[in-house]
Amino acid sequence: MSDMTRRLFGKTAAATAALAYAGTAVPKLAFGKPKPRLLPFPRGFIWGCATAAYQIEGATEVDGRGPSIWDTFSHTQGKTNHGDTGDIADDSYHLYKEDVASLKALGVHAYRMSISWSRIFPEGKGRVNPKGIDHYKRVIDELLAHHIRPFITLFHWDLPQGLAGGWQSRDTALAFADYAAFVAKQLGDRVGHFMTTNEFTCFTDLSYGNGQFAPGLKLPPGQVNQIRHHAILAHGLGVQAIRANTPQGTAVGLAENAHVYVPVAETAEDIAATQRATRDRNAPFLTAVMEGKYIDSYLQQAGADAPKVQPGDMLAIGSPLDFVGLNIYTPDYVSADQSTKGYRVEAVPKSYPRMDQPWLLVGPECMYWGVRNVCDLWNPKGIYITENGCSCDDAVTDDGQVHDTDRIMYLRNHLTHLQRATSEGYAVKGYFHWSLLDNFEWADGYSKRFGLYHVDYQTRKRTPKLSAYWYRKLIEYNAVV
Ligand code: PNW
Repeated sequence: MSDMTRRLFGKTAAATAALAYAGTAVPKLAFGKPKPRLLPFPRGFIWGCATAAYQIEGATEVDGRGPSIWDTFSHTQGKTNHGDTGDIADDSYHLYKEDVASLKALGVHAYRMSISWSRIFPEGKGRVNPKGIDHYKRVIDELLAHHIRPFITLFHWDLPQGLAGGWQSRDTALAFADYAAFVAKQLGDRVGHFMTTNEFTCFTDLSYGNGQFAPGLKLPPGQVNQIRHHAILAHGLGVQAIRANTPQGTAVGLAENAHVYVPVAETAEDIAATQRATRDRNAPFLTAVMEGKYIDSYLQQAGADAPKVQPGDMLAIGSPLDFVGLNIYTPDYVSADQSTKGYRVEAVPKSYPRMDQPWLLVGPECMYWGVRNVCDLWNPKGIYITENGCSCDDAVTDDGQVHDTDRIMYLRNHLTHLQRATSEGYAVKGYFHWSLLDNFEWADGYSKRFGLYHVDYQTRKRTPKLSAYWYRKLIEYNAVV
């Protein structure tokens, strides 16, 4: 034994024995079977996957569907990556049984999907298309036959093209309420959970303010604030319409990508600052919905650009909810400071880790703080994580597999922090992975892949990624493994 090895290992019998083996054979290790470290979720926790109609269905001209603003937008040159459209997408309109089989293979308890408004009302209002509603009855019955609970989003951005003025018009909020009432009446016997709208900021600010999404307008702040108001009014009227047309016990909520603020340090001061930031920065949307009012700081900042509110609007907007759905992908970091706002949102360096999408910063604590801040501020009856996931540069390799260990890394870390929230008693009842399968990622077209199942866009073949196997295990254990 050299001096060096003696210093490193000492002169124990085991070390001597191990060294004797060196270079000859692998020593037998006496550890036994490693025990997995489990971070358990509460009994009855709901695991699911999420999708949206325009992103997966295709069949845009089948069975009487009317056009939506996303058909028009994606067919306009220069609006989406490669000029991609949702014309065929995953063809889930025809392949829905295969998608339900994929859900079954994962072992999920629930599926969050959206309904295409213009399949039901081809012009957005007025004439009903019975084939549209029949399609969704078939999909939902297929889910129920496999004991998978449907969570239905009524509006995930595919606004009927026929509605003049789109969200610029207050009438669109009223048309949404009629559509919600009709669908609730038709599907209320088989759907236990309805969400009105998905992600206000995406179909208002990004669609009418910076032109990134359909209809691609760049309007001034005053008009955008009015559009935001019509959006939350639609939600509020939608809640009332669903309640009036479904059996008692039907749960009504929304899916919102509230800004999530994570304290730079878990001190009382920084934690208080994240709460102030959460309430302040979500003022036009979630704060208004939870409090039934626009808070002073929002109105002051908007000044003459503040939305015009009619009597009764805020009461409708603040309609009590059974759950809040949070779509959480990424955090902002906040510290306390001496400003009048009492918080500072920290700038993020260029080197901050991201997934395969510039906006998708990796900060898994967002799962815990997203839940905690909403609970501490507004104490909702329940929370579902209605979306979480990431895009990765996935490809099927020669062995026929997709080795997305990066997605598993992302999920393991995010779910570890969600588990912290449940273990501390916050009322999170379920989690929906975005997405079940790769799909039309809006302006990014098919270039970004968020699925647990890979989709080959030549053949529409679905292939489970490594993360699908991992997710199945997690559901089986009801724990982060
Ligand atoms: C959500 N951003 O959209 C949507 O609900 C899904 O339809 C979408 O496919 C998914 O997240 C992944 O992007 C977002 O720019 C789109 O921060 C853009 C942003 C966030 C969410």
